[in-house]
Amino acid sequence: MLASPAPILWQNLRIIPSGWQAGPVPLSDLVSEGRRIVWLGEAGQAPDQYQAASRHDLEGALVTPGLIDCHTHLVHGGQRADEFALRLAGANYEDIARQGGGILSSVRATRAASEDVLFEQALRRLDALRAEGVTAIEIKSGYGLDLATERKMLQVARRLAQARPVTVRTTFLGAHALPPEYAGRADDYITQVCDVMLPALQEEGLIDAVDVFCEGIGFSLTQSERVLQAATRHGLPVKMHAEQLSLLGGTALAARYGALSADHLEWLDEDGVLAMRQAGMVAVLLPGAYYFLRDTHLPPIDLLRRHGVSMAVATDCNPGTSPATSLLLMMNMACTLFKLTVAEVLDGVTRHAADALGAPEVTGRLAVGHLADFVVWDIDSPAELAYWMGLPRCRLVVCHGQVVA
Ligand code: DI6
Ligand code: FE
Repeated sequence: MLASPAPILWQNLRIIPSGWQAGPVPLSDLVSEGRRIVWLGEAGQAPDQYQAASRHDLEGALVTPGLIDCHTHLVHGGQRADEFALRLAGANYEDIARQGGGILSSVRATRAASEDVLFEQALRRLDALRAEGVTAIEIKSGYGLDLATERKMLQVARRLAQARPVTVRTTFLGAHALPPEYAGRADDYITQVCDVMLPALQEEGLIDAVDVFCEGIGFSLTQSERVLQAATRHGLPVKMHAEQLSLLGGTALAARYGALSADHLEWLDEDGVLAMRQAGMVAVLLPGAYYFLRDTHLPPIDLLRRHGVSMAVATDCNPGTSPATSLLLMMNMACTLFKLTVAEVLDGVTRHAADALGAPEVTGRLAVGHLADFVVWDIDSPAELAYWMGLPRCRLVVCHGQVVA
């Protein structure tokens, strides 16, 4: 349904500025028309042409841009609570994966599930994120590992964008794990990904970006590079799951292909950080996976900061390593576990997340021409957004110019 084109005057917002430290936040007014922001400025100063617009007085509430979850595996069949229990009893994530559990158990469940079931399950997770202020989300494939199931996952992602007012960017992650039918033939599977799956799904308009799991239990540098080359040939932006469990050098490889982001990065070294800086990549930090795997090897936050690499924070919502549907909780964890500042996590779920999504022109900050996506919070201090663990304090979510929660 098209949003009404009539302008709406949103009055008395306190928009938390990027780089917020402390101190008062000035009052602003904002005018939306349809999906977009058409005017933004000092409270009471909107031009005459908007004075007759319908009004929403936000009474000085603190406001952020709509939150962006820039790394999720939202669409997947089943769950892996039993595997979690096994890990608690001493099993380790990589061993479970090598024995055919882990990602492959979600592949079995995702192949078996109908599109409608996948849709209903993903919708619940999406609604949980939206209720906390998420207005844009990245959704990866990667639990199909065959053409039909990867297509089914991406179609579900597109359906979610129809079902709810939310921006969805899809990522093809065919190179997430080696499917059992290709056991011992990883290079052949990469050929299938590059020459069959990627072109077909791209042709169907289902892919906005391409990702690869470059890891000992994933794909080698050489195999990852073939995926990046294929994506580039098809004009698609790339990103990478890199240096999560070991240092392979995937980040520097991704940088050579102008990747939007490298994600996880627990084992990233200074050379990788410098490559990211040079390529203007975003470091997507996933504290939920770090926490849930009980990892102890911290990503090199100080190096990223020192070299001026933008950091984003996302849920990595997935059944194996981060069954998380709260971006606010991830902000808290990024502060407590990774020692990010409040200002860094706020940018990490807004403007830097928009950069990682490849959508900095439409979302992630409040500016004329951008989508009218913002969240009105029930808080006294911006720091509360990273402070509470579980208390809902979202007063209003406006997405594409409409109140949606
Ligand atoms: N790294 C992750 O954390 C997810 N995928 C990846 O490449 C986990 C996937 C899973 O265990 O299901
Ligand atoms: Fe992931």
